[in-house]
Amino acid sequence: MPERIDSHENGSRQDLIEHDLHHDGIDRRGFLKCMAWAGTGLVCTLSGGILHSYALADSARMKPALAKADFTFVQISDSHIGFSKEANKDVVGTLQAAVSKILALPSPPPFLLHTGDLSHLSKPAEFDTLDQVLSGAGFDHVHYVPGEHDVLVDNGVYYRDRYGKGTKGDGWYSFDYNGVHFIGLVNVLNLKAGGLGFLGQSQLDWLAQDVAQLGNSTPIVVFAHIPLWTVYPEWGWGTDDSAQALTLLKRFGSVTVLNGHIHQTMQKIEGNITFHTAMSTAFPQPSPGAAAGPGPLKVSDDRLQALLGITRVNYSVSASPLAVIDTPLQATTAQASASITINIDNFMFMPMTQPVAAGSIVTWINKDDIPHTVRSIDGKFSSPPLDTGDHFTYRFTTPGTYAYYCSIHPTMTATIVVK
Ligand SMILES: [Cu+2]
Repeated sequence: MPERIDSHENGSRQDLIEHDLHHDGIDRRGFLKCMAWAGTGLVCTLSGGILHSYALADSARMKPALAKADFTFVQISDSHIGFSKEANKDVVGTLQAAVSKILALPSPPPFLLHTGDLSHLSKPAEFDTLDQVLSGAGFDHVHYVPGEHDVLVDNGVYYRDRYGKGTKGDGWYSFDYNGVHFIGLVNVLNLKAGGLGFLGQSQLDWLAQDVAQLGNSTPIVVFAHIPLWTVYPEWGWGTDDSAQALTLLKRFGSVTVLNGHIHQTMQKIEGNITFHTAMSTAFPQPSPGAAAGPGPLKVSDDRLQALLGITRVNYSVSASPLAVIDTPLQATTAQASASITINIDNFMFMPMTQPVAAGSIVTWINKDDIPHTVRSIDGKFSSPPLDTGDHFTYRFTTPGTYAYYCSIHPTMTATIVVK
C-alpha cells in the first residue's frame, strides 16, 4: 500500500506525495532499505491505455503485469556519467547494473526513455560512454530529454546535435507508439533567477498544437527532466509554468508524466494525470527537506553489497560538510580588504549578502559535489560551470547592488553590495 507523508511535515509537500508505491526500498523517512536505487529503472506497462510502473528490482509484482501488458517500456534517468565523488565512484558500473536488469526482463522493451542528466558535465566523452553502454547492450531506440547537466556549456547546442535530431525548438518532440502519444519536453534551459524549471511560451505553443488533433481517449505519456509537479520548490524541484502544460492535457482520459532529477521515486495522482519520478542510475539524493541541500548522498556501507540489494543500508549526509551553518546569512560589515571569498556549499552562496568596498576582488569557490555557476542577473559577469573545487573571480569597481544566481539551479540567488 502507498504510504502518505505525515501531515505535520512541510506544508508545501501537502499530503499528496506518496512514497514507496513500488516497495523499492525507500520508506517515508527517506532511509534506503535495500539500495534498490542503484542500477534501478522504472518499468512501465500499458494495458488498456493505463500505465503502471514498477521498479526494476520488483520482479515479483511486475511479472503478472508484464504478461497482460499491451507493451512495456523502461525509463532510466540521471546517469551522471562523469560523476566520481564519494556517493558513487563507478556510475558506469551502476548504469551497467541497470542495463543488466533491463536485459533480464521476460521480453525486451521496444525502447527506453532516458529522462536526462545523461552526463555530469556535458562532456563529449561522457556522452560517448553512455552511448557505448546502451548501444553495447543492444538498446538502439532510446528517447532522451536533457537534464541541466547535459546543457551546461552551450545552452544545449551540443546535446541537440547528438540527441535532438528532428526535434523542435530547444529539443522538444513527440512520437506515437501503439496508439500512445509520447511527448518529450525540455525544462532545463533559460532558467530564471529565483525560479524553477522552465518550459517557455514557444514550447507551450508547440504543445498546444501537437495535441490539438488527438482524441480525448488517446493515452498520453509526457517525459521531462525536472518534475512537472511541485515536489519541493525550496530545492528547485518543480517547473514554473508546468500548470500551463498540464491544462492543455486535462481533457485526456489517461495522462502519465515521467520525470527524473530528484533521484528518488515519488508518485502523485491528480485527476486523470499520474506523476512518477524515477531513481537515478548514479546516486541517491535525500528526500525533500531531509538534508541541508539536495546533493549526492554518500551511502555509509559497503557499496557492492548495496548494489546487490542485500543489506539494509542507512545513509548519512556526508557528501559535504554542514559547517556552513556557522556562516552568517546576513550581511557582514563592508571591509576595506580587497579580497573576499564566497563559498558555494549545499546549494547556497555563503554569505548570501556580501558588502565589499569598490575595487574588491571576489572569488567564489564551489565546495559541492555538483557543478554550479555564478551569473549576474544583468549579465555583468558570468562564470563557466564550476566543478567541485573550481573557482571564479570578478573585480567589482563600481558601487551598486549586484544580484546573481546559479544558472543551473536558479533557486540559488545572492547579492554583492559594492560601497
Ligand atoms: Cu547550482
